[in-house]
Amino acid sequence: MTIQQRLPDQKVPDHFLTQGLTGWLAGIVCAATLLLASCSRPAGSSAFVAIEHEISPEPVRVGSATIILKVSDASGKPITGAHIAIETDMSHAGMSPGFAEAKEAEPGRYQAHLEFQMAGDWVILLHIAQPDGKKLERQIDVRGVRPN
Ligand SMILES: [Cu+2]
Repeated sequence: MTIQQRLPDQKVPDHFLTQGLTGWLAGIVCAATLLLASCSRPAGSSAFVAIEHEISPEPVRVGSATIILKVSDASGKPITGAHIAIETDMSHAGMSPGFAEAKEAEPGRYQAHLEFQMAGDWVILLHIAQPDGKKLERQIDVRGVRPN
């Protein structure tokens, strides 16, 4: 499974089309902001990161699991030297989150050990710091972790 992310797009207000002159002016300001944002975007590949993940065992069961994250840039080149902190949460309240650090096993290939303490739906949050200092976050939904 591959998730790809661009820098976040500017939000256009919902009422953009329905609110006469004010909305129209806001639209122009917004468009101008978009232009500025795209002009000031750094050139090069760091604006675009692809992360492939693999969790084993498959399907996931209560207990230990391993996640492998393949991180690459727009041209498919592995991103090495990234720091990836992982947080695991269940979708319901009242459980404390789990934390893990991914280790780079091969260039651009990061591995971490996870613990799923309960059956049900989980969310894995990735906090990724690229070597150039850029940070990004990803969310991976793990639905239906099975009882053991
Ligand atoms: Cu739970």
